[in-house]
Amino acid sequence: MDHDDLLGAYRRLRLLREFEERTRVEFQTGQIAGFTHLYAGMEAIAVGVCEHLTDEDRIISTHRGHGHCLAKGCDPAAMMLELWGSTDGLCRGKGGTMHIADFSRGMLGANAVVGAGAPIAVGAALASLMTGGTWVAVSFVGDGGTNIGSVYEAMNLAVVLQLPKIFVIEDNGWGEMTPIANATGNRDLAARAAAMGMPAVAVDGVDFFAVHAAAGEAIARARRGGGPSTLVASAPRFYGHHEGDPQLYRSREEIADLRRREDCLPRFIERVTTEGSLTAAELAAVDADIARIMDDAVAKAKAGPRPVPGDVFDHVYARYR
Ligand SMILES: Cc1ncc(C[n+]2csc(CCOP(=O)(O)OP(=O)(O)O)c2C)c(N)n1
Repeated sequence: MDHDDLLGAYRRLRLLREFEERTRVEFQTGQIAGFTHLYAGMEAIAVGVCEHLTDEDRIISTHRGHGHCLAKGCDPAAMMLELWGSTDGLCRGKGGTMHIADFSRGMLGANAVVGAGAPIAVGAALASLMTGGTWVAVSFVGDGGTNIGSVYEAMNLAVVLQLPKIFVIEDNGWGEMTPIANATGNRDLAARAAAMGMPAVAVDGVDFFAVHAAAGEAIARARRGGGPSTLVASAPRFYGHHEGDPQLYRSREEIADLRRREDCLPRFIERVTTEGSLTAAELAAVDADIARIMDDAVAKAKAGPRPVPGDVFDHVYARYR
């Protein structure tokens, strides 16, 4: 990666982190309705993968979707407006945190149904093949989601049809409040995917460079007609399953320790500054710019127009004729 690529990747990592930190603070004020699931801790996965993608490539996300949307280029202010339920939000305030989509960015949608993104992205990959498209499709699924049957049906179909499809498994070790050991028989998630007949590798999802290299290989293979791959990336989630989860299932020390030892941002910073590829001043300028972008996003969200009752049935059903 050259200097600009590295600076761009850092900018994206910082944007994802700050979006979640600000969402957390604002959520606690009670102004954002419903649930929200924060991606903090897992940013290197979304950014490491999406840095290889263009607007034409398609992704499908999960209930923990803010990071994927931002990594794919969705506008942070439009997303904040969406979280606030504003009619100026990316989905006119009708999607909220768990259903953000932006087709102009190839972001086909976050999806609250665990595992459901995998078969949808297989459809997007099949469309690429059938229409002579050049796009690849990527689905993000959590480790808990790998126990959903349709994920394996999707993997099988992608292998049979040799689709340009990448399955990214985000392994944070938890499915809500259940540790993976209580829910998953074979802890080797890459082996489970490989058993379906495709290349599958496991990487340290805290290490941006490891994710970026493995994703680059899988995406290049898909682009040259080499079929699907699976990438399993492990990284912690710093906060609870959803905002407000008291996390009685893990100790305060364990949580603090995750931040100390497994934070993708200090890891990235240490590497690029040690190598001399980016300077502390360049990184600080990015931090200041992202802080400004987030101030602006939150201010817009707070002031954004709210729906009126008569809007409720607008944009709910698609018209085909
Ligand atoms: C089909 C389905 N089953 C159960 C749920 C409830 N649910 C929401 S998130 C979640 C845990 C998902 O864990 P994982 O896939 O590992 O993702 P993570 O939350 O760790 O990012 C569950 C069980 C759901 N939304 N959809």
